Amino acid sequence: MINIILFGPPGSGKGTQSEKLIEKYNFRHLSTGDLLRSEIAAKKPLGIEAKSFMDKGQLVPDSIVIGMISSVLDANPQAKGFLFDGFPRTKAQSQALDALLKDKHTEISLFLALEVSEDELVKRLLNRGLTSGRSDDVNEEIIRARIIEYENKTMVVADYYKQYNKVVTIKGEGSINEIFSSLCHEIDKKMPL
Ligand code: B4P
Repeated sequence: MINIILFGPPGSGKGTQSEKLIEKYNFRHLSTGDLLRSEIAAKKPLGIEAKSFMDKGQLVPDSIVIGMISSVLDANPQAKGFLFDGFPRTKAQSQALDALLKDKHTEISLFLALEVSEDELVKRLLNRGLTSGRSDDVNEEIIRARIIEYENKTMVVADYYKQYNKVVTIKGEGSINEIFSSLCHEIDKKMPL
C-alpha cells in the first residue's frame, strides 16, 4: 500500500495535480478542502462551523478535520493507497494521521511538497476566484491571510516528515504537465516492481 501526502501552500496546485494522479495511479483521493466544501453545500452543522473559519482564510479546527479523515479511512478498507491532498495542515493533524495509519498497519510512503512563489499563488487564486464561486478566493486580503496561516501553522508539517526522510520538494511553477511528470517520477520510485 502506498500513501502519499501532496503538500504546498494555498493555490500551489494540490487539487489540480491530485485529479491527474488519482486517474493514473487509482489512489483513493482524500481532500479535506473538498470534504469541507461538500459539508457546507449540504448545510450540515459541521459545514456551517467550518465555513466561518474558511471565509476568513483561517484553518478549520483540528478536531473537525481529524474526525472527518478518520471516518473516510474507516469507510475504505479496500483502498490500494491514499492520496492526501491538503491534509495534514498542522503538526497535530500529522501526529493524528500517523496514529490512524499505524492502526491500519500502514504509513506515509512519500511527502511531495510543491514550491510556488507568493506572487504566483495570489495571481492563481484571484484568477480562480473569478469563476469558482469560492468565498475564500475572492479578495486578496483573505488570500494573503491563508498564506500567513500556511506560514505560521502548516510549514512545520514538512519539518515533521523530514525527520523520517520522506520529503521530496517539487518545483510547482511551469506547465501542469511538467509538474505532473516530476511528481510521477518520484511516485514511480516508490512503486513495487
Ligand atoms: P484547499 O481546498 O485544500 O485548497 P487550496 O489550498 O486553496 O488549493 P490547491 O493547492 O488545491 O490549489 P489548486 O490546485 O486548486 O483549502 C481550502 C480551505 O479549506 C483552507 O484555506 C482551510 O480553511 C480549509 N482546510 C482544508 N483542509 C484543511 C485542513 N487539513 N485543516 C484545516 N483547514 C483545512 O490550484 C489553484 C489555482 O491554480 C487553480 O485555478 C488552478 O487551475 C491553478 N493552477 C494549478 N496549477 C497551475 C500551474 N501549473 N500553472 C498555472 N495555474 C495553475
